[in-house]
Amino acid sequence: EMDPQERAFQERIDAGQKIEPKEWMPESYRKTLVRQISQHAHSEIVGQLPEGNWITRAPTLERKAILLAKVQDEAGHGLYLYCAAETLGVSRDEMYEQLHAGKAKYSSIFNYPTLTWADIGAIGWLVDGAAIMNQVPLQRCSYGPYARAMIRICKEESFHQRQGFDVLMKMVRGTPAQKAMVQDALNRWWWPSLMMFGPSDEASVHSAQSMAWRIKQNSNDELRQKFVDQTVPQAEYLSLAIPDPDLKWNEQKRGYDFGEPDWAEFFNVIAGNGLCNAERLDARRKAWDDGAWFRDGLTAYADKAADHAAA
Ligand code: FAQ
Repeated sequence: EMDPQERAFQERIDAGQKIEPKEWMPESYRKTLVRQISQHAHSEIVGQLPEGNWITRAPTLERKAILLAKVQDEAGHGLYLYCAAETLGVSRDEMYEQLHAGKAKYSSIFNYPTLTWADIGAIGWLVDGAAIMNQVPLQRCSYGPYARAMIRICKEESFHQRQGFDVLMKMVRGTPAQKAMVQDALNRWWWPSLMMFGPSDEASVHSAQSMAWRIKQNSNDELRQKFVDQTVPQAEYLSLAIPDPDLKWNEQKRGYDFGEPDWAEFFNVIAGNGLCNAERLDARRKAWDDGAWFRDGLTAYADKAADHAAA
């Protein structure tokens, strides 16, 4: 039996009302949101690293300016999302601590290396493409601050997706070596991109409850299917081959059938054992440690200003 307060809460959700920070909410709703929003924020912050790797090696000044802007956008997304999580009573310091201790998750995708310039195009096209597919429905999430943060984030992600596609368009029209580089990038990023949507519906522990609360509007498999259906024609436009022998148009469902991602690899990556997990966490810990003098300075100044005001 649901208690009356919880029933009233569920009725508000079912009626499509937004839940705001100061309102009553079940403890488990709050925890679920902190888990998802902090995971999302960490993804944006750690997600700067693979592309940041190419800022100094962008092929032209224009590409460099675009990439810089994109990576700065990701930092901004992380900040909006940490703010949204803070409205639920968790501090940014606590979230950072959990990340640096290896206890908090961030998207599996950012534990793969960026080996060539084509990877920068592939990330924009596929990774931002998958992020948009996941985040557009989150704009209608029942928790107001998360839903509103998503609006601006989605607009920026669509610029990111277009710039990635544009990088690849240029390269596939280039030399055979450049085109081969793009195909190689697609071969390496395709399956990890499909894993961004999370485990299969059968294996997804949180989906049912999160959908009942309208935190998620779609299941992981639904979004993965939509992503495949949207992306295959784009690959065709680029004259690239999707590295999946089971990929086939299914007229009956008006969508593609496709192969199963390697779930053992997925669970291994989210357990911390992917190609770059250690490197990513080391980079974040170093950034935190290198910023200590600045945080100390701010605190010392604030203390001094407070003393001054009190005197
Ligand atoms: N990676 O029961 P479910 C971007 C975890 S890109 C790591 O299905 P849920 C743009 C999940 O947390 C990405 N962990 O869970 C960009 C849970 O673990 P927990 C950012 C994953 O929450 C581009 C466990 O597995 N977007 O921002 C992954 O219902 C370029 C069980 O899974 C988001 O983070 C994964 N792929 O659904 C930035 C979206 N999948 O918490 C920079 C927000 C699952 O129990 C550069 N998050 N897990 O320890 C979500 O929409 C959801 O949390 C899902 C998972 C869909 C990821």
